[in-house]
Order: sequence, then C-alpha cells, then structure tokens
Amino acid sequence: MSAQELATTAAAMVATGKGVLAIDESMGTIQKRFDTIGLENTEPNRRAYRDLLIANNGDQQYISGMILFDETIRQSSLAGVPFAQLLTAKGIMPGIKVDGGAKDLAGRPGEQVTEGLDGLRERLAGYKALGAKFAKWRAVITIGHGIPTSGCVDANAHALARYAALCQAAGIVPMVEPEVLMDADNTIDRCGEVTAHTLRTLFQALVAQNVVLEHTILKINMVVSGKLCPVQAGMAEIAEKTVSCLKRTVPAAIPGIVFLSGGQSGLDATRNLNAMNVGTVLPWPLSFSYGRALQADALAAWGGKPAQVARGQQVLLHRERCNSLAARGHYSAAVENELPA
Ligand code: 5MM
Repeated sequence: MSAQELATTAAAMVATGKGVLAIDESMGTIQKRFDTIGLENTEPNRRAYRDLLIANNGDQQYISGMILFDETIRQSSLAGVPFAQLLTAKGIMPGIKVDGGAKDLAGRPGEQVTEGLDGLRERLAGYKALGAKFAKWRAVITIGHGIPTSGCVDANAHALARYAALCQAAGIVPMVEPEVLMDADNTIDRCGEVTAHTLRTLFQALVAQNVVLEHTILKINMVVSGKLCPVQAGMAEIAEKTVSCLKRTVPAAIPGIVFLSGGQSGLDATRNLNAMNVGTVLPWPLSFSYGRALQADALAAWGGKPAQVARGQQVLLHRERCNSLAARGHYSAAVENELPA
C-alpha cells in the first residue's frame, strides 16, 4: 500500500459520523461475555455471534471498520462468505487485533506490558493477504499506589511504536491503543495526569521509531473518575478534561482519535462522546471504537437464541446510530428513545 493509500484508509476510519466497532475479544474475554448470557464458549457459538455483529444490514452508514480477532478473520459467515470479504463488500474495512495480550511486567509488581512483537512482520503480511486494512495493539496502564511507573509506561510505548512501524511497513494502518484503566479509586484528575503522561511518552516513542503520524489512528480512554472513586465526575467535566488532555498531548498530524468505552455503560459512552463534539473545533475528529458499549445491549437481546438474532441486530444498529450522531455532536435523548420496544 502506498503512502496515499495509508492516508486514505486512516481518513476513512474517522470519516464524518463514522466509528469503529471492536469485536476482537480474545478467548478469555469472549468467555466472560458469553458467561453473562449463559452461553457455552464454542467455535460455532462464537461464529454465530460474530455473524450477528458483522452481517447487520445498514451498519455501513455508521461504521467505518471492525476490529476482528485472529479466529474471526479466518471464519466465514453463516451464509458462507469469509467475514473479511463480507465487510469489504459492505464498504466496511476489516481490521485485526495483532497484540499477544497484556502480560505481567517483570520487576514491576501490579503492572503489565503487551507482548507480541516476535514474528509480527510475517503475521501482518498474512493478515494483509486476508484483507486487513488496519490493525490494533492495546497496552494496559493501571493506576494504583505508586503506579504506573515510568518503566511500565516506557515499555508499553516502545512496544506500541515498534508495532506501529511494522504495520506501516506492511501497508496496514496502525491503531495505537494505550488504555488507562478506570477500575480503581482514583480521581478524574489523577486519570488526566496518567493519561497525559502516557500520551506524551507514546508520541515520543512513535517519533523515535519513525512512525508516520499522518497514517496512525489513536484509540484512547476518556478522562474519567475511577469506578471506585467516591466522587464521580459528570458528563461536562469528563468532556472538558478529556478534550483538554488531548489538546495538550496529541499532535495535530494525527488523522483522528477514537475512544474505547473501558467499562462505561452504552448510554454514558454515547453521551460523553456527544458532549465532546458539541460546539468544539478540534485538530482531529473525535469518534468511537467501542467494544462493550456497542455490544452489551445487543448481546443481552440476542441471549444466544437464534430467534432473537434480528432483535440483537436492531439493538446494535441503534447504538451504532446513536454513536454516529454523537461523533457529530448531534445525539439527543429523543434519538435514544427511537429504538422500537
Ligand atoms: C473487544 O475487546 C477488545 C479485546 O480485548 P482482549 O484482548 O482483552 O480480549 C479490547 O481491546 C477492546 O477493543 C478495547 O478495550 C475497547 O473495548 P471497550 O469494551 O473498552 O470499549
């Protein structure tokens, strides 16, 4: 892929009113999701669920790309069409999770580093042949007593930069995702400090590895209160502190920023995204790349029952539409209520 094609792909990922659906749950994570509906984690059940998510008519109005898991990019839909081919035919770009997961960081108790660089050049070539246009690598930064350390943030930024450089060399747009977890009892301001430090370190590392910022998409957490913090910031504060943090740390050369939901409800993730996009002029589009916030209601509506597939797809399409509107600052409670009972 030429530099122009990488630029075109990156721009298309964050085209006006479009975002990315993350459906790249690894085996352990999809197990947790299926546990919520009492469904066995088997290959046919994973395929049926991914079919519900991917073969949903009309979603191309709201969704620019989907991040797939290794198993999914090799599977076919229930109608027998390879998932990557089905997405491409609909005008949705197939993406692929290429990290090997977050592992305990030696010498740094309570912290993790994402592994998976060994053999990545060859794996990227394979995924490109399967139709992948972009990739994703997620690093996990934990807030706690005395953490994160610079050792952890540096190690993850270095791995993200090495990954991003390999992606661009392979003609694949890298989505770089450092996720500051929202599970602890920290304040929103502590989340803001850690997110800013993580982003500054990440962009230094990307530049050091000659990563072309114009061909890179940032996926990041919103600046929020930790779930266990007794004082929970509201939507206006989240929007203001997230946008301020990004303005201070993310170069204008980045084509777009998408958010992960990180454990926020579907409704909160939509409202917070909308609040950031109302009346703001920013150097980059702010959109979504949610996993749980897009999928949770659809998964519950489906419940693993073939008779409920259409309802699950209707619920998913509704959340996708709401977030598409939020990415333009056009979401409202009236739109939220348009989902038929
Ligand atoms: C869909 O979940 C992704 C895969 O997670 P694991 O590798 O842990 O199985 C995950 O990376 C996801 O893309 C991001 O965390 C965003 O998802 P949420 O649910 O936070 O919006």
